[in-house]
Order: sequence, then structure tokens, then C-alpha cells
Amino acid sequence: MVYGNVQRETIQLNEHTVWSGGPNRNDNPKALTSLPEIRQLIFDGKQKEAEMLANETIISKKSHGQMFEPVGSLHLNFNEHNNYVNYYRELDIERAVAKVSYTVGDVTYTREVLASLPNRVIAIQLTASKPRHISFTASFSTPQPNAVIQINPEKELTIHGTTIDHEGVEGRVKFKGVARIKTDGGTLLSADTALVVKDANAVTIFVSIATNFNNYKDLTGNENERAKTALDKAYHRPYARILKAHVTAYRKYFDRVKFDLGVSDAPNRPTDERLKNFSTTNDPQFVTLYFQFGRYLLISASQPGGQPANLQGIWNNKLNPPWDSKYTININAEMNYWPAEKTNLAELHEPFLQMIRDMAETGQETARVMYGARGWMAHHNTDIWRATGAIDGAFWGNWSGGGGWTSQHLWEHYLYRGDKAYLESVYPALKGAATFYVDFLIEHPKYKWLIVNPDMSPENAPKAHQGSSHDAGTTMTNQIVFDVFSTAMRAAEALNKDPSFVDTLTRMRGRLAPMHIGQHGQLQEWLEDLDDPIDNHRHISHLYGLFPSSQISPYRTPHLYSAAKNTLIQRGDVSTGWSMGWKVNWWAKMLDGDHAYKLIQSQLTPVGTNPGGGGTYNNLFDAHPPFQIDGNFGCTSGITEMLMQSSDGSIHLLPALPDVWPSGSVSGLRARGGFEIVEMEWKDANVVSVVIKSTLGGNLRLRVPNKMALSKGDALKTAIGKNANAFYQIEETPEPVISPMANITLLEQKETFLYDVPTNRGKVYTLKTQ
Ligand code: FUC
Repeated sequence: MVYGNVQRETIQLNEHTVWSGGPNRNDNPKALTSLPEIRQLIFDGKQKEAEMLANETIISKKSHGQMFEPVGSLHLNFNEHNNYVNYYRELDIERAVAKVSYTVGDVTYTREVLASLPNRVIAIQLTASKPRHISFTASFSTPQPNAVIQINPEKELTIHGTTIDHEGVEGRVKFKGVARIKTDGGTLLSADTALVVKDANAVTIFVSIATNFNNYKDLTGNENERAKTALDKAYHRPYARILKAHVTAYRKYFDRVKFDLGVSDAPNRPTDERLKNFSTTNDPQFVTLYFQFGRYLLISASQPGGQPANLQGIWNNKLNPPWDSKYTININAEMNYWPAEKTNLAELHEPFLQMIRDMAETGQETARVMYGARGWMAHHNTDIWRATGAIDGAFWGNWSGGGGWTSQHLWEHYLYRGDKAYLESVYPALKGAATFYVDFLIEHPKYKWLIVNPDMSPENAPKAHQGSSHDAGTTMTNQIVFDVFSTAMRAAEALNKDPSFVDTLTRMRGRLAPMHIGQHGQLQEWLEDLDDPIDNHRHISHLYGLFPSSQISPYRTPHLYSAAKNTLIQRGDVSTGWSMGWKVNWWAKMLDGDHAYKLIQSQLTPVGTNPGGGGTYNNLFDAHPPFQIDGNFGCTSGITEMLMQSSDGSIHLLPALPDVWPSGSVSGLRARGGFEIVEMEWKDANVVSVVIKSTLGGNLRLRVPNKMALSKGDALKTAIGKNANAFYQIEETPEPVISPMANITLLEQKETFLYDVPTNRGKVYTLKTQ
């Protein structure tokens, strides 16, 4: 994080593996014996009593998750620069380089900062328009209580230490940070706690940070050696070479997607002003900027081999951050990865996929010890140690869907890439997630469906339950189990494995509870019709079935689809940042571009000005508030879903285009089944032309708003029946149960055209409007 203050520059230093604590588990073994009683209390309508008991027997008596922490800050003091003019500051997201410049007297000073992707160092380049004018002192500061800051005989600033203990878990991450200064001209001296540069022409500062972390159970790395190796390698290269290598590595990802919605004068204004004006002016480039900023953030926070982006990405500056800056897996961590595949950053999904593989190991013991079940599971949070126990209070933490939901990312990655060897490698995790539910589901005494108990609909409570969130067989959980079973079956079939397991899942899936439409025309959040039509709770978990899942569809499940709209309207628009981000995706799935755009406007509102809701900080970070990065990723995903969807049996182009974007173009988006939208151009809300690359072959089923033909003028085949493409298979959603009091008006759909194009692997197909 580059603060950009003139007299005292601060570069906040984070390293992805600097977490409190060390390898630990937080299961509560009392869960197993209390499970029958908790279940009975819930079935008897004594939710509050069940929750109180769960607080003792299910919620962890050990760690409630460890904290992601900053290393400290590098400060550069330019004491004499108190009278400056022409201050300018930018973050160039096409290159991932931050810049500050200003003029003092007749000298213009420029600072450039980058966190090098290939070189694993931060590089800071200081220049001035006149020789011998760069003088400053450099020092470290840190909130880490066990850290030591020193200057070594090599004239390096160093910081080393061990992270803190937290909630009974000993801090065991050793970290080392080194800053080395290369001057062109002038002098470099050490003072007690600072390095002093005088009268240089130009200066490059390198900062290298490393830890002893290898993986969640191994801390045997050598932080000193690692920090030194990266620093030595970078230090002997000219800054221009470091810059070039960084920009090249960055652009390899960033340049894959281009997005254009037309131009206006607004980009000449500073970002904070554009944010302030966004809801009242037409600034289409602010949307494309925000979309690309989401991609910038993922590239910066989720490099292969690293840790997944946490609640604050990698940008947390607090020793005790909100919610520990860890991974909330009842929505927030998944949301971080919604843009990964479709905005063509599949490699950056890897850290999250690895975390899920790790939880498939740690979560086995949790499933066994706490619930006597095979397979693996996780509750609503995890951290770098892949803890899978139940935390916070039972109201929030007694939820068993964290393994099931995250496991769907393993499958989604396969749907986009079609790599069978990869599928083979994650099959045990997919099978394990399903096996947990095979053992954990029980029969509902009244309805006879197989359901989860204890259960909750994340963080919400029906009024009828006297303040308890606890329930059995909530809609979201039923949807998750349906998906977990379906994907395990599909994976087994794709790999020709486990026919008897597939039989079991088929049988059990047929006994899951269907979705319910309640008295207010709403999709029920709970098995009973308990929804409050004026509840505006930020979580609308039961719409998991609309997005990210596709159990609710305009074309296949018209009643559920109409009920989902009622639910969205009843729950309202403005909420926390991430909640609004999710709503952009939902309204896109509702094929309502104008409403999706309204949510983008609400999200792109300066923090503090949305009554009762979140918004955006001036640097375009999402505001829950507080700062959480999930909303950025959620909205980036939602914008993509407005342009293209590939989850409902076809690739749907311009499914939810708002009136304010009548024309534009986008290139590089990715669809399931290995299709790439190489280029799409639209005008007057019609697709003028689209170029699609088929990387896997197979049937390309396309849904478009206007009639199209192949570029050579050949007619397109109108699609009929099921899509033959294996990556577009749809699991039929069970018929919903509809309350006799529900007054459902089925929504009408705009006309679309559905075509089938047989494709060959590696070939490119061009379609034009007719
Ligand atoms: C969930 C949400 C909160 C917050 C937290 C990190 O508990 O309900 O709004 O985002 O995660």
C-alpha cells in the first residue's frame, strides 16, 4: 500500500504468510455426544435451547481463527519538501505501478513503486528533474510486538521477528524483511535507526520479505535465506529491467480482457470526484475501470503458489483486523474468486483451490471427531492453518456448509478448463464433500426429506425462532447438498469411477427437500414459511440457487425464478458492500440489466453516503464498511454476468445489458466448456459480431438477443433439445412446493435466439448479426 504523502511517504508492507499462531486445530469433540440432543431440540421447536447447547459443545473452545497481519511500514522522510505544488498521484492498473510526483521550487520529484511479480521484491524508484537533489531518511516501523528493527553493517534496514500468539495458539511464523538502497551519486549513511541518503541523482530501494512458512503444517522454511536470495537477485538488476519484467508478467494476465463502453470527459477528473459523481453522471469508463481494477486486485493478491485473497486481500494494515482478515466461507471467500475463471484469470484461482484441497485434509478429522462422519467438512470460517472447527458464536458458526460450498470451485475450474488429469486430482475432495453429507443427512420427522440438522441460513434468523438462527434443512443448505451430490456424480461419471457411489448419491439426491415458494410469493429461506417481507438482512443465502448456482433459471424453473425476483425486491438493494456485489450478479441472472446497474451505482457510492449501507473508498476499495475486498470481486463478477453468462445450458450473450450501455465491446471473457469470447461488439443492444474460440471442441450453444448468421453468411442451426456439450449438462431442479397463499405472476422473457454451432478444438468461429 503506497500512501503517497509528500513529506513522509509510507509503504505498508504485507506478506501473504504473515499470520498469527501456528499449525493448530479447533474442533470441539463434545459435538458428537450432544448431536442427538441438539437435533431433537431443533425438531421440537426449541431452537434457542439448541443454540445454547451448541455454544458449549460445537463452538470451539480453542482458537476462533488466526489473524492475517502486516509486517510493518517503510517510511521515507523528505523533511524539506514542505512547500510543494503540482501534486499528482496515480495507480496505473495497466502496469501495476504506483506513482507520485510533485514540484518543490524548480525541481520535480517522482516516485514509482511496484511489487514485482517475478522478482518477489518491492522496488521503489526515486528521481528528480535535477541532479544531486534527492535527500531523505528511510526507516521501518512495525505494530508487531515481537519484531526487532535494526540496521546491519551492510547498511540495510532489517526487521525480523515471530508473529504473535493468539487465543492460545503460539505464534510461530518467523518473518524477515530487508530494505537495501542503491544510489546514483550522493551518499548513503547509517544512523541509529535510519538510513540517510544525501544529494543523490536517483535512488532505487528494494524491499524483500520472507517467512518460514511452507504450508499449513510445515514451518521449516528459512526466512533469512529467502529474503536475501530474492533481494540479491533483484539488487544487481537495473530498475528499468525490474520494471520491464514486472510489467510483462503482469500484462500476461491483465491484457487478456479488454472492455469498452465508450468514452466521456470524466477520466480527466480525479478518482474521488468521479466516485462522488458516478450516480448522477454517465461515466461508462468508471465501470470499465472498476471492472479492470477487480482484475488488477486478483492478479496482485492471488498469485499461483501463494495464499488466497483473504477478507482484505493482502492489504490489511492492522494487527487485530476486523474478522481477523481471514476467510469467511459462508460467502466472502468464494466471492473473491467469482471473477477468476470468467475474466480469464484461471491460474489465479489456484491458491483458493489449494486451500480447498487442504481443508479436504484437515476437515476430515473435523467430520469424524465432531460428527462421526466420513468425508470432510468445514464450518463458516478458515485461516492459513486450514482450521475447520466452528467459531464465533453458534448463531453464526454452527453451519456445516463451508466444505460443500467451497468444493464447488474445484468443479467449476474443471468446467472452464476441461482438464481430466486435474479432475482426477481433485476427485477425492469432491467425493469427500459428498460423503460427509451421505453420513450427516438425517430424515426430517415430519416431511421425510433428507436434511441437515443442526443448520442455519447464514447469519439470519426467522423472527419465530426468538433470536436463534438454528433450524433444520434450510434452503441454502438443501441447494448446496444438491450441488455437492450432483458434481460428485458428474465427476465420477467423467472419470468412469465409483458406480455404486453414484447410485447412492442418485438415490439420496432424490430425497432432498425441494425449494419452497411462500405466502409472500417469495423463495422461502427456511423449510417453514417464516420469511419477513420487510427483512433487509445482508445475506440472502437462499438465492445461492440463482447465483453462483444455477438451480433457478428463467428458462427452466419459471415459478422459482419469479419467486427469486420477489425475494430480491423484498430484501432491498442497499446493504453492505459485498451484499450489493452479490446483488449485481443476481439481477444479471434475473436478466434485468437496469436493476443490476442500479446496484453498481449503489456500490460505487462514496463510503458513508449510502444510508444504512456500504460503498466504496476513494481508492476504489470496497467498503462493507469496514474495508473488505470481496465487494470489489463480487461486482467485477456481476458486471461480467451482465455481458455474458454460461451457466444455464448455453452461452448467453448480453443477457442483462442496461439501457446506459447501448453499445460497446469486450474481448477475452471465458465461458464454461473452454470457450473464449475472443471479441464481441454490440450496438443498439444487439450483438453485431462475435468471435468465439473453442479450446475443447464440442457443441457451442449460443443464446443471443438478435438473429445471427455465420460470417460467411451460412445460416445457423436453431438449437433444439438438450445441449450435447458435456460441460453444459443441467441437473433438473426438483419441482418446488408452492404455498396456496402465494400469488405468483410468472415473469415474461424478452425474445432470444438459440443456436447450435458444432465446433472443433482450437478453431475460431465468427458470427454476425443478420
Ligand atoms: C460475514 C458477514 C459480515 C462480514 C463478515 C466478514 O460474517 O455477515 O457482513 O462480511 O462475514
